Amino acid sequence: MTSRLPALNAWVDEVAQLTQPDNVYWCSGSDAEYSNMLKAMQSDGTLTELNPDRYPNCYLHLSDPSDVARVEHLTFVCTQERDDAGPNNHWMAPDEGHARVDALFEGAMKGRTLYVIPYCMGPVDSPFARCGVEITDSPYVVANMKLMTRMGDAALARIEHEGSFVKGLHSTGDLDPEKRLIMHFPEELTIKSIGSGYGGNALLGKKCHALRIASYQARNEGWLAEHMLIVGVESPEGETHYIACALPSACGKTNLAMLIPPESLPGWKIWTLGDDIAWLHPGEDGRLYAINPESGYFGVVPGTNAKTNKNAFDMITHDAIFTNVARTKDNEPWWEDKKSGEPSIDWRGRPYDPDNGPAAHPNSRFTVAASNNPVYSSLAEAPGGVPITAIVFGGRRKELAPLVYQAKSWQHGVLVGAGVASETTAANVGEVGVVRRDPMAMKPFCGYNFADYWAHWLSFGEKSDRLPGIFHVNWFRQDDSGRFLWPGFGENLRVLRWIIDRSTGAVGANETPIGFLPNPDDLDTTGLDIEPDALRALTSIDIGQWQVEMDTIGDYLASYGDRLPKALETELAAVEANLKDVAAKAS
Ligand code: GTP
Ligand code: SPV
Ligand code: MN
Repeated sequence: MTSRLPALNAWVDEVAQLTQPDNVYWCSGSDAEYSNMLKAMQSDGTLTELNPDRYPNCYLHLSDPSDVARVEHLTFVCTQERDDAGPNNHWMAPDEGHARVDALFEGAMKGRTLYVIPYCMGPVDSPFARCGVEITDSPYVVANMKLMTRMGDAALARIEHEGSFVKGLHSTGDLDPEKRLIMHFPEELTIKSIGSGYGGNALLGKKCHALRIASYQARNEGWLAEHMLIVGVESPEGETHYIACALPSACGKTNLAMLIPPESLPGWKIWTLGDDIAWLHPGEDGRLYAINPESGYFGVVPGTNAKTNKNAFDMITHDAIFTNVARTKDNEPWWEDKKSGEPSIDWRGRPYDPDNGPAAHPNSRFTVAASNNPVYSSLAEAPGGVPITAIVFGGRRKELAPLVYQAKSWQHGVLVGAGVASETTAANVGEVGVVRRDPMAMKPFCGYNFADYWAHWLSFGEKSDRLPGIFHVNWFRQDDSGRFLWPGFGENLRVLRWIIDRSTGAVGANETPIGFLPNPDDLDTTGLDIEPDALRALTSIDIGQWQVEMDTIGDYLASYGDRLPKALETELAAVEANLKDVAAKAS
């Protein structure tokens, strides 16, 4: 088969010349094709069927033990000018980038099939959607792309009509970490990834396209591509507000996007629009409208149980692909904190032995179509997206950051986003639990210089006075013994309610130098089991610690040099001055 688009055929031919596959296969996106992929993987041993009675149509894939997470140190943004990629990215000149990665692609598909996957990020009939074509030699990628994107014939028809698409070339290669590279060429709308079969490295529609390349396109075209969930919160009166929330990897987006309201808050409903990525467009009315470019989830498995996230727990009992979880002796999937069953075989396929560490890899994942989600919002398919009431940033911080606070203005909110810090997680290869700056939860995903990105964010404030309020949350504060101060999960609805109340002007707040904090009485704690001391700690700030924090943020921002927008310096100086005033009054 070929397409009606000569440029696409030419690219497929060129890639086939370079990589020398045995066959070329164009994906249609049909259900039959999906089941053929699963069969092919079962026969070559890369996929195992799980207990068909308890987990119908669920499968397990174990990736190479050296290939279990994103690899930020091997991920590059290749722009003509180094400064366009910025200090936030690893950079290579495009010529060198192509040469290095093409050398690895030479003959890489010998003995394999080259799959052509046309896909559309966003509803196929949405003006905000953007298309791409991924070429891969991995049936696992084809199957995951089927669950997570609108892929196949409908996407191809749009691509042929539009005549343009993001090119994504992927090969699993030989999985040698020394020969692994995840390369982005935003100026050429091109991605080349080799040597990993895992998640964000290999499913190119997700982080590579919908964030790194899309953020670059969004800056040029006047919109935003963000690492945000989108959730609808419906009150007992039937009013729904949509919130977009950026939390770093493995910091609670999937959970917040499908939370189950606690019984003590009757009548509230939650609707999931997206759990990882939001594309935000300014509407004619001055509001921001969000679509989720994805149509499925690649979610963290450990920690998922009937209490923390029953929607996810139920959603992954059928039609799911598990990656790197353990198995019970009855061939059911198992993971830490599942709260039922016992591991028998670990994520590396060995008999389970606690001395070998966790049974499921901490970054083990499920892949499911969004339609599996019992609270999937029908508006997730709306071509124009949903209007956003509030933007929320957050991080994983044992200390310092209160449960929630509101920025004083859009400009201040951009500073709050730029100052986000979070403890690192297993979603990236490397040390876990180290606090690092992760502005807007986009450190690994912004396809251009953060200084220019912040300027782009600030520019929205000049164009509209109907933008969403900006907030910051932290579900992860701990006491001295390492226990979480806040129960989290479903109880986070209480915080979303305060955010909505603030956005509609329904409640006052306690003004502090860092922003507006809740008066403890304004947080609905009906039925909540929490110590008054814990609530006080969660809704107050330590001025001295925040002075140190703002200094650190100042140093971080200064590392962006002359490109740093002056407005951020002004906002920072204002917060610092306010902190100094309060400190002086207290002493
Ligand atoms: P990515 O898919 O990597 O972008 O992650 P994510 O932001 O969607 O994170 P996810 O919701 O999968 O949560 C990651 C981990 O944090 C899981 O182990 C959750 O159980 C845990 N978690 C999520 N929400 C909360 C919360 O409110 N409190 C606490 N203590 N843990 C949480
Ligand atoms: C993340 O790391 O933020 C993820 C998982 O959502 S991955 O798709 O592997 O990037
Ligand atoms: Mn993510």
